Amino acid sequence: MTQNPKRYTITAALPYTNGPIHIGHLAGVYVPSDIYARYLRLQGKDVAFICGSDEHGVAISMKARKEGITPQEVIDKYDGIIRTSFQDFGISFDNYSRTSAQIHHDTASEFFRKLYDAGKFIEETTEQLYDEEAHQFLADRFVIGTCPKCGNEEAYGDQCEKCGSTLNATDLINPKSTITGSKPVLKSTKHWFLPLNEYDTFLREWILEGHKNDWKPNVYGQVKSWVDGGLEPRAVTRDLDWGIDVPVQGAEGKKLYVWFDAPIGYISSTKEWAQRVGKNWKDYWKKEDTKLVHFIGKDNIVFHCVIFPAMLKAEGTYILPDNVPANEFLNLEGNKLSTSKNWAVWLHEYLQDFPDKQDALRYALTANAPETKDNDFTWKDFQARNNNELAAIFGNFINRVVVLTHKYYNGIVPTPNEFLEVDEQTLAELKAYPAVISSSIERYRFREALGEMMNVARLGNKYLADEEPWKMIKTDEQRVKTQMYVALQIASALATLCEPFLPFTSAKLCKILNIQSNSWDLEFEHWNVTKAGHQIGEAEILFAQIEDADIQKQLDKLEASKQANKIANMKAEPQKETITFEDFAKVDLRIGTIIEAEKMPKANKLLVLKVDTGIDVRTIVSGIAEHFTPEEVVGKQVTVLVNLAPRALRGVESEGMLLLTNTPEGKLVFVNPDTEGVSNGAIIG
Ligand code: B3M
Ligand code: ZN
Repeated sequence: MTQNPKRYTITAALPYTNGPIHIGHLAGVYVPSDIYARYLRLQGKDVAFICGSDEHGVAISMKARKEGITPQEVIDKYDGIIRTSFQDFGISFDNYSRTSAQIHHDTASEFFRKLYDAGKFIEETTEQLYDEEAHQFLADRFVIGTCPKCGNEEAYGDQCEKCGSTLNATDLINPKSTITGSKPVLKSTKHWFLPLNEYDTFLREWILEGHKNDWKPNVYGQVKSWVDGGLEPRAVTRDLDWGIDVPVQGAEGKKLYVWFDAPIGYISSTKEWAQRVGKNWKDYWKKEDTKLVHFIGKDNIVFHCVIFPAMLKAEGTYILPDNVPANEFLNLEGNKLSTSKNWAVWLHEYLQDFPDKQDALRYALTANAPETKDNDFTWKDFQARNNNELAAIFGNFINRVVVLTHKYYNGIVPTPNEFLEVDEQTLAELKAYPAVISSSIERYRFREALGEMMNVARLGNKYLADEEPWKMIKTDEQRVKTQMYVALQIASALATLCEPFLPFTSAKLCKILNIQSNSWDLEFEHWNVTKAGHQIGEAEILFAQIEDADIQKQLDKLEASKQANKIANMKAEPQKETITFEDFAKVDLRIGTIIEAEKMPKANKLLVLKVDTGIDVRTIVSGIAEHFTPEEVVGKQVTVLVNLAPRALRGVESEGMLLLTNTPEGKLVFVNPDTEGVSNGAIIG
């Protein structure tokens, strides 16, 4: 562990610009990293909070193919959406760059070149998967197949998202091209490999021994199983047309592997920032007294804990991460979040629907953070957390304090009288909180930290409920001054304590109390809380209620996605056996009209219909009663199979059959093509 760090480099995984940000990304990476960065800044620490768009890799090319636009258009579109939504959500990056920037291309090329010149790579011609229809080598997400480790049939060419294993495309069983669906062949090509096997001892000493106790068990466990499984050389170049050129002779048409260039993006983004604010980027990446922390989701663990550290070690002049507090996954309403299935809450859409409710989402995501296991986000829980926790506990406390201060003292903090035991006790409890919350944050336990912050609001509520200044005012005005003074201390401490978690609320509360946010000193005695005589501002609602209708709208949106997916995934039944024209000619289909309908007594599914077939009016018993009422079908023009052998259903003779089909949701519908103006009895064929 980095002892007494002089500065912090905090990185948040660079999002791929193949789609917008959703709540899974927020809960896993951006909200916790933002809490951490904000907390450190409040402590007066020197912080570089770094991120940017990840614009290379197969994910981008695939999206471009799908949308029929260029990769450049894809990255520009999503980089724009992502940037704006992070900003509007209050993610306080010191710099947000993009890997298409020149500074990044230069930095990544130099890095590669340095390792190349130092002989750190193995150059090898190997057989790689090749799609003969697309005339392209397949790697990473261009190929799916069965994971050799866990049997997941949808593992990618570089990674299995189910078991977290990092793979080579040639490891996949039954590989399939995601471009054409065809089975790839093997074709030889030259690539550069980082011999991870040579870093085995380094990784064991550094992580497996050195970070046994301070890294999260989920992170440590994944690294251990990977290292124990045997490290192998890993290709760091690809045959692709989108990415950073491999900067050596004889590598024409080859690009750097996206997972080689992307983590270097943290370094180039730091350079961009340092240039802008007049700092030296090297301090943040090369000095031993810098604490480097990577915030990522669990699918990125091996890249950040094995491959990138091996690259940094090979380069030789960089520090290594002090911690990689990766989170598990967040699900949505019981199902896995999915960009392609549109099963997500998109940040930019959330901000449109709830423009001033950033903190409600930050709160719900932190309270439910997937820190140790996968967790579920539900809209009902989100509503309950806002209404029953933020509004009912935090908002209510502040409102009482502010309203009473205005009512009794025209908004001026009163001079306290003698403190009773309850006051001393309450203030003592309050004073312990900065250190308590710090301790949780320093151990990356953000939901625990949030719970403790809310306990400060609970402390305030309990104090007011027990002391009842609104009753005391009638009998002992002097006592009320002390009570309100104590309550105001709690309120003003909260304005700072909530800042890392609820920055918009903190700003609003500072305005209401007419104060500046404090510095987060572990010694509460040093806090600059409201003093007697201080004039506070006007009361304002901190957390508006979220109504049932708002939640229903979101649930309806998800339901629509579900239906759209069902339709997109419908597979047609295989075609039946071939028949001759003569076979078909035997079938007599006519246009008819239903003229009467009634329920078959004691049968839930059957309607007894009178159908005018043009030939006659006949009885047909049809199993549609669960889908249509008799009234709905009378007058409907339908397609009738008239020469089906009659058969008795519940004692009623049925002379024919109506043609129906069903929707993806399983609802029956009549097959009545465009037959306006066609009379009953018309032959179909
Ligand atoms: N672009 C995020 C992902 O796997 C990936 C992170 C790169 S961090 C250097 O979705
Ligand atoms: Zn697997």
